[in-house]
Amino acid sequence: MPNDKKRRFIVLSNRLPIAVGRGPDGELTASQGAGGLVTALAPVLGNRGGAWIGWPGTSEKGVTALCRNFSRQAGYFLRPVSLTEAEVEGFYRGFSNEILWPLFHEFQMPCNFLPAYWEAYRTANATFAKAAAAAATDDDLVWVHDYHLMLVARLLKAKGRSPRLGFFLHIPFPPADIFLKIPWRRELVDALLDFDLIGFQTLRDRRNFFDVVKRLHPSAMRKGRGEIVTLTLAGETTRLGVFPISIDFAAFADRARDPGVRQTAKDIRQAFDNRFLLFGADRLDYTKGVPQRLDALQTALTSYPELRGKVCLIQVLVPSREEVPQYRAMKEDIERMVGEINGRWSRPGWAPVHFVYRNLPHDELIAYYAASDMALVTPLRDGMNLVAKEYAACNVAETGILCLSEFAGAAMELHRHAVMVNPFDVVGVAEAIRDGAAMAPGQRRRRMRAIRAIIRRHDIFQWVDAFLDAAFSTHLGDFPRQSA
Ligand code: GDG
Repeated sequence: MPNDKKRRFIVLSNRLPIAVGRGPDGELTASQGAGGLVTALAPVLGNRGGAWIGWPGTSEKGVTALCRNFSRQAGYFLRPVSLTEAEVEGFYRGFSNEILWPLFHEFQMPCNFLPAYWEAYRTANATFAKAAAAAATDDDLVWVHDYHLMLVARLLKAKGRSPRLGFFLHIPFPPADIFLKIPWRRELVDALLDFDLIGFQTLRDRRNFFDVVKRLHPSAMRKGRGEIVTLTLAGETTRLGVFPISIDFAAFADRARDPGVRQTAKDIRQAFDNRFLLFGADRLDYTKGVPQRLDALQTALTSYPELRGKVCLIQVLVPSREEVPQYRAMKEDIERMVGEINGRWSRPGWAPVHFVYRNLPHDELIAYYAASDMALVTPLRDGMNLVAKEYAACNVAETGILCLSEFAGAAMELHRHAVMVNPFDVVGVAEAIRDGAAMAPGQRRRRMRAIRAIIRRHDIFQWVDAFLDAAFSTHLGDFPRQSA
């Protein structure tokens, strides 16, 4: 057993945790990504002399030097993986976005099982594995993130390398009958089993994965119960864990208490004449259920006249994959639906839908969370959905209502206190809107307080700690907390 102090910590994800842009003079700039993952992992990486390996999102000259400079500032190494335009096309836009993303979310229609995509996926995974082999010794801990990089452990082992290897899947794992449609199903599953630990968001995802393994390898055995179980196949073991991801609860709650953010929240409420504010914030994607949500609002306004003039839906849609015709068509559909609802119901001083098609600055998003009476988090399928948790963390007044899809991973932890809906059932969601608008303040407070207590306890730091403990027998508590 190597001296634990010598271990370094290497993270792999498709994208590096930085946003590459251009400064006023056209020079390349990098800024730290804002996600909870980087906040939680940065201290671990910094203290163990670690590295984050990923694609910078561009192949522009100068990106390596940019990452080098940024590494000094971040306190850990950023190792950019360079991919050709053809690799990005086949691996990222093709295999990842046209096969794995839809299929893992149980959408089969958009899948395009092109053999060339599989080739590109293997090649790109080999490029990431090569970068990991160059950065890591066999004493190090390698934590691979998400569906883009499922082959990395297998490819590292093929190079004769055997660092401790953990994998976390951020998106759902689909039921066996759906997964098994992938022509390269066996290669994918067998490669995943080369990780020492595979982490899933929910029990359901892990159960689905085990079902797939059993279908492909009937002799596979599962041992244990609870958060971590062991799977044995042909004498090799892999551990399978459930680790529902979370957010930096304290950081969100602190921002929501900031006087400037509170003033913005107040201004938002005033601008909407203190009406009952429904709020949705989603990346433009077919998994998020935005058209179904708009249908539900239309149904609510048609069925419950008392809501007319009283409720407003603020729908933020973050632009995404606009170059893909399907996504452009989805945006146009949503705009048409918003137009129809507003055209039918608006009256002087009131329009039922306030539609925002852009990425809001972080503090403005928090002000919207804090100002809203009810969040509509109604994805058709979602690994976790952090908006649900962020909304609750920012609800420091504890009066907001979380309306949550039973198909979001977050439902596993929050279903007892959120208003649960089936997002495909527009009548059910319409009823939830009606009931929310009539909910007594005491009940609103009891529910929100319970939701916040769960997320406060299970925040992103607890999540990282649980994974590190299970995968590498190491703890986040060994490292001082510091902001990224
Ligand atoms: C994967 C899985 C899983 C949204 N609107 C704005 C904005 N956002 C931010 C939110 C939130 C994030 O986007 C979206 O959260 P998701 O949970 O959907 O995360 P993804 O990274 O898209 O997806 C998902 C997650 O991984 C973690 O494991 O929960 O199921 O698909 O953080 O705050 N941010 C800003 N302006 C906006 O208008 N600044």
